[in-house]
Amino acid sequence: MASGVRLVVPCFDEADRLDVGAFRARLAQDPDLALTLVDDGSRDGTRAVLEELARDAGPRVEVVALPHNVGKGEAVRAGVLAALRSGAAYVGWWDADLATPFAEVARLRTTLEERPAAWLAMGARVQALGARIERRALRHYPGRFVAARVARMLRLPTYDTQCGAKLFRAEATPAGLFDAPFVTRWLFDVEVLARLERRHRDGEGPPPEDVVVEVPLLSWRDVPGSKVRPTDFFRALWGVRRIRRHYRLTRRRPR
Ligand SMILES: Nc1nc2c(ncn2[C@@H]2O[C@H](COP(=O)(O)OP(=O)(O)O)[C@@H](O)[C@H]2O)c(=O)[nH]1
Ligand SMILES: [Mg+2]
Repeated sequence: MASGVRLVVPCFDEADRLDVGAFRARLAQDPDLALTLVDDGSRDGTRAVLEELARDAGPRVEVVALPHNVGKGEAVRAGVLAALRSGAAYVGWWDADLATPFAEVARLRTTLEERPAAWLAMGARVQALGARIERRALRHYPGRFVAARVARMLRLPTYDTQCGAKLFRAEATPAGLFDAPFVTRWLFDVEVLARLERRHRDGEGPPPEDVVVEVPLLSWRDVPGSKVRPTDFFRALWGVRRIRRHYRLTRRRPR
């Protein structure tokens, strides 16, 4: 699979929601695609569903089964470490509900192919004519508020760090980027950017804006069954604060 794409799909209690048919169809249609499905200590039949998918697909689908629920960030991190060992050229993470359709993988990949300096392509849910971005107002507005706080903290013009669709060039992965546990459960995407920023500050790598690209998606829909609750808005604000302190984002960047 040295040329292919391997997506890490974090799954927590997804037995009823996972569209197994859509996953099977995509694997059949796209021989370049491989999956690392992470069962994050689900309490329902998720693990059996994932293992059946893997049994039918052979080595292109691997299951990482975590014994306890550790949260999306840590589940993705475990999956990414496994996926990097697989030798895929592009590794990413993708929400199990397929809110971002598989068709967008190719657009993220093309962006990385066209921009050799880029390391990470992030899907961005930008509402615009010509795109179909279906978000609920109740998630959209608090989400935009958090997004603005994140961009301000990172001092980067990010639009949407929280979209569940990301793809990166495996060979360009900075050593150790995924080695340490994340300090937040849901804002780990922000932590990846904060880690890049910290490396740059320490003189160990390029600034994040040189290697990260946001790709406005053509299609995204809010899939029912989300485990995010309204109180998570406050948790997210607290998470932003935690990241600022943990990664010392108040320090000046080198010029
Ligand atoms: N590992 C892990 N993944 C989770 C957890 N909660 C949700 N997820 C996964 O994170 C992704 C997005 O979850 P979802 O509930 O749809 O969140 P939303 O799209 O942000 O509203 C899906 O792949 C879920 O299975 C959790 O506690 N642990
Ligand atoms: Mg979702």
